Amino acid sequence: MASGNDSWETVRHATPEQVAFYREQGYLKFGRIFTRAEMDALRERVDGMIAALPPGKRPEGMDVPHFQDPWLFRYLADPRVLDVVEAFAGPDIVLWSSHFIAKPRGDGWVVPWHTDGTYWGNRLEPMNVITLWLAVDRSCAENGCMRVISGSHRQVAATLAMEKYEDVGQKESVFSKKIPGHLIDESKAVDLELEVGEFHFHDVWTIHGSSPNTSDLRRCGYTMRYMSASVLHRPRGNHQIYLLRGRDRTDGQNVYAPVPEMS
Ligand SMILES: O=C(O)CCC(=O)C(=O)O
Repeated sequence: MASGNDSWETVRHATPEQVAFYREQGYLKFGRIFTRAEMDALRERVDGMIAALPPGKRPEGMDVPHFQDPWLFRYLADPRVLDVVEAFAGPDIVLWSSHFIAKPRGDGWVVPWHTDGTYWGNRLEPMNVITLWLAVDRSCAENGCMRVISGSHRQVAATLAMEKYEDVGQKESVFSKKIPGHLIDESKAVDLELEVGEFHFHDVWTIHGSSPNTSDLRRCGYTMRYMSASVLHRPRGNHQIYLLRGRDRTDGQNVYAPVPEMS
């Protein structure tokens, strides 16, 4: 789906005001980094991935696609992206993870209120990750755009242990657990609506989620997750991390996978 806006401007740097807003509110709406042609190519790639999903596999759950498809490093390791990330994470930048979360039109699943830090437990220390959420499709309230609770990364509820989460009680949900409703101040909820190619960012402790997609427009976002190379990674399973810029700051404790070469 084309963007509703014909002008397509790109930005390469975050301003000090944007960094300050992110630190204060735990999220930031950002502009475009990639060109229209790059976004068209990415959307085509995702369309192919969704078409190739095995029966029963939901398109909301396309986790760590870059492990299978090194082509995605064109986006994940792009110097324009890293220039922006550097303003938030510093000069030594590691790719922690990525995920396509595509909600099909008509029956896209809910993402219940949660924080990423609770899900990642003790795998990172300190737990300090910035997620860049890239709109592969237009993302709006109607098709279940991501929502954040502004400023929640500084509240106790954000760091709630998973045992304190409650059951969602519905099958059509990306997670089975959620932060209990009485701990969420929904008056601070912000809909992060984006046109194709725009980004929003969120902190690892920001409470966020999204509504089901009952509209006739697919909603696909690409989460690109970065951290400083001073964050210690405790490996689990075959999860790999990649040093994209600068140098390791864990005295060699982190193990980095080789970054695929792009032609
Ligand atoms: O795409 C969504 O609706 C939720 C994404 C999310 O939970 C995340 O990026 O951490």
